[in-house]
Amino acid sequence: MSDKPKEITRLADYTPPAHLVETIHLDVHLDETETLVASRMTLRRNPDAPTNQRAVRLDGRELELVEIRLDGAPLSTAGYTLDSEHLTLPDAPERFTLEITTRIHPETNLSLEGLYRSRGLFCTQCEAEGFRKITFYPDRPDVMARFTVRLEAERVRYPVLLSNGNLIESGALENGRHFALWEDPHPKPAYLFALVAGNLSCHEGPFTTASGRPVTLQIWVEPENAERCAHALASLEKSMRWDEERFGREYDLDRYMIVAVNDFNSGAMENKGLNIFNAVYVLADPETATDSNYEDIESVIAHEYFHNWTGNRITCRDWFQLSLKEGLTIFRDQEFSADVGSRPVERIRDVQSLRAFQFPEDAGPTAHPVRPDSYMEINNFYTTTVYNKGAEVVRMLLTLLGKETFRRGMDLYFARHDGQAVTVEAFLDAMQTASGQDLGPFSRWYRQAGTPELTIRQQHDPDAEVLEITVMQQCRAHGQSEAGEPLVIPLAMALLDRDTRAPLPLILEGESPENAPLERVLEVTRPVVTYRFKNIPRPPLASLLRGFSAPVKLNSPLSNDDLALAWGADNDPFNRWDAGQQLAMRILVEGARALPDHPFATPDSFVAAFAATLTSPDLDPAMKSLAITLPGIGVLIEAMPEADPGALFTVRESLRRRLAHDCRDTLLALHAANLTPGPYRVSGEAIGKRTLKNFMLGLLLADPDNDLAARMAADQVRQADNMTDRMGGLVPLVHTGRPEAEELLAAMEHRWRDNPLAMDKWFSIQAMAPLPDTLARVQRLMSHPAYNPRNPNRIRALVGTYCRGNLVCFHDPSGSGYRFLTELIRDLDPHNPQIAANLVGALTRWRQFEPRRREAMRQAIDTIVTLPGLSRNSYEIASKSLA
Ligand code: B3K
Ligand code: ZN
Repeated sequence: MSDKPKEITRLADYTPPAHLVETIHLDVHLDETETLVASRMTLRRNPDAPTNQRAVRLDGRELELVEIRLDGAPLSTAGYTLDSEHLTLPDAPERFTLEITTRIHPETNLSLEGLYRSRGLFCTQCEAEGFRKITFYPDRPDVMARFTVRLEAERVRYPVLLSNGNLIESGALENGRHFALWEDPHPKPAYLFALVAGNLSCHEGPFTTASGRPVTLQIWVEPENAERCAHALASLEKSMRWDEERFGREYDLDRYMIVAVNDFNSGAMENKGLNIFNAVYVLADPETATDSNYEDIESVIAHEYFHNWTGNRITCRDWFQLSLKEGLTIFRDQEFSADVGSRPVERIRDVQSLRAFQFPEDAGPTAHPVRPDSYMEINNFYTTTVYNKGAEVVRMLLTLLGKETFRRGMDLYFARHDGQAVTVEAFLDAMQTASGQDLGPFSRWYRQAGTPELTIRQQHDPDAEVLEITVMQQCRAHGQSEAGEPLVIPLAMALLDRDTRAPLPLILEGESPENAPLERVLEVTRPVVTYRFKNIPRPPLASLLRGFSAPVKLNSPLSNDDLALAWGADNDPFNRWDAGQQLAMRILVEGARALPDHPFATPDSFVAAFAATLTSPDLDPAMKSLAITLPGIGVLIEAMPEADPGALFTVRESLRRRLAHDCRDTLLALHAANLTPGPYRVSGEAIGKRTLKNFMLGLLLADPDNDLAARMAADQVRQADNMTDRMGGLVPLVHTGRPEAEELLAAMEHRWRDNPLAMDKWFSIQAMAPLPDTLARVQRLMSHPAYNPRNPNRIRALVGTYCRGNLVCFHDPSGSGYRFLTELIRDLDPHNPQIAANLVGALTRWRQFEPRRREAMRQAIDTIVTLPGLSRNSYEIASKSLA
């Protein structure tokens, strides 16, 4: 790959497009090595552009220009200029037609951006800037055009030809070829264009929208997967119904298609009417998919469907506004999962992932605001900050405005901006109009990077019967010496009576006690605020940031004893869970810091509180599993200055061993009580039981002397009729290095060697093992016949799991993990820069670690940043992490 210019694009430099495209007709002659793309566009000068520009500049990358005509007349090379990124016509009339033919080479396109091949299929990925690898075009989201697409290919190998919108015509041609003509009536940005061609079979079902419009829903997969689509189709129907009921949004085309492909950089893509999905988010049967695969399929299908309104009908003016569609759509899919499943479980999981991934990003050198100000490579900004913190910002609006006002704001947003490409301000302004509130101060959440820290102090005055709560906020992003501006922080809170655990009426000074609420949302807008609650005779148990009402770090005023009490008593399910997390974090981080001088000893009080949670009658199985899950190594690293992952792992395992030993009988009893006899079923209840049962098994195996548990796990793997239980037994056996593991791994390999998604599980179990020989094993597995070093799912399953999931091994103090990653990048970056850049992300938080690892990580980044021809994707991440 040649060195691309490492230019920086800035939000402040935005200007409207000089030309608009009214219509584009694409005629694509598909061929593996030489695909011809003929485009015919009608363009006009944009009346809203600041200057009346006669020159037309189109984006284009890695394209061979075959022919170009302006209003029918061929242009000679003197009539345009061409460089590696643009085609420029110096002078064009007010309105004109451009016909451009380009030649492209899908077979050699390993970046999986633009038009490429995945096994026997042709498919596309255009977001963010892939359309410019198909044809010359003003490839920016504020250029919205009406598309028609004619596809032509060999009939036997490519019997199915799909593109966006409605099928107008299809038929046979000479020489064994055939064609299909598609028309999308909705103007769209080029990033939503898609085509697929190949031998696919279709699983379909009817849907009637709330207003009575019939729609055909189709899931297209390779014929061998035809039996694995039912869950995807059911998930789609559920999502469509939910969006009608909760947001009043209906579907707008005659068909909705989802295609599953094997080679895909991300999870899925919301192309108008023709979603393209990573196969792992479509295909499921009990034998090969786990419960969490089933859950992920439902939520990714929902997410892409919800984009039809938040993203496609209303799109982004420019890529800085990405969170306008992604943050909002994540919020919508989280709400969907909460409505159709368990709201508390959904909330806890969303916060778990926010803390595990977004908080570290926000604290590190690649931190950026929800709406970034600049980028080198936009594909590096499909981040957890843009997505998940963006969703939290939308959720805070819901909390501050209330459900009804929020819905009116959404309705207004849709009514005002349907068919437009807009900015975050359009969204905020709709909410502002609907609520009558000034959201100016709130909008800082979109502009300011870094996780705010809330420090809370409480003081009780028994004579005055007053509880004083002082809230201090501070927001400082990486590398900033000055604190940022104060943010508007909704702080949901309650005060609980220590004995009865009942919530107390919350009466602020100056308020009357009548109808005092039991929970309230304090709107913290200043750096320091004090609240005085009256009629509080005894010190209560404070329940703060209930439901995680804002994406902040809370320095809780609660003692360890109070955390233990809240773990068993807080009436907010989120806070109840979080009390256990905070308590475990304190114990584990302190324990790791005291090593090696002071060997770790689990406090008896923790074992007692854990045992009480284990037997608590008011937690359902899903909540119980969450309540007793210890914080992962990733979040512990973030909480430990000069982090030492090895020490954290030692302490965490020692704690687990003690719990496994002391609570053995209860764990066994819960295991037995949560068996799910009969055929495998996907329901919240069944999934909750399997989760808890397998959690018990995993914890029992933390005790190295428990041979009974090892036998139970091995039997479960052999007897299970579903992948969830097979994995539930196999993972702890492999991760504790039990002798049974090898034989069971071999059996799994033998059974599933032809099923790539099942083999991904086989790869990742091994890559995740916290054992001394794991790196050697991963290196060996890279030559396994089922491994493919160019397929993103295989990469993620094996080397991705090792580098980004197995933090103990990856951060081996010898630096072997870092050197391994450096070599991977050297091999992968020239072919697939998006996936390479993501892996480089494993090194960015080097400053967080103790000196030896810190130095070794920095050396690895130094090596990567100077690799010859490094992509701008990887360069941006590596160079920023050194800054
Ligand atoms: N919008 C796509 C992601 C595109 C990734 C481009 N690098 C999927 C989604 O968020 O729904
Ligand atoms: Zn999305």
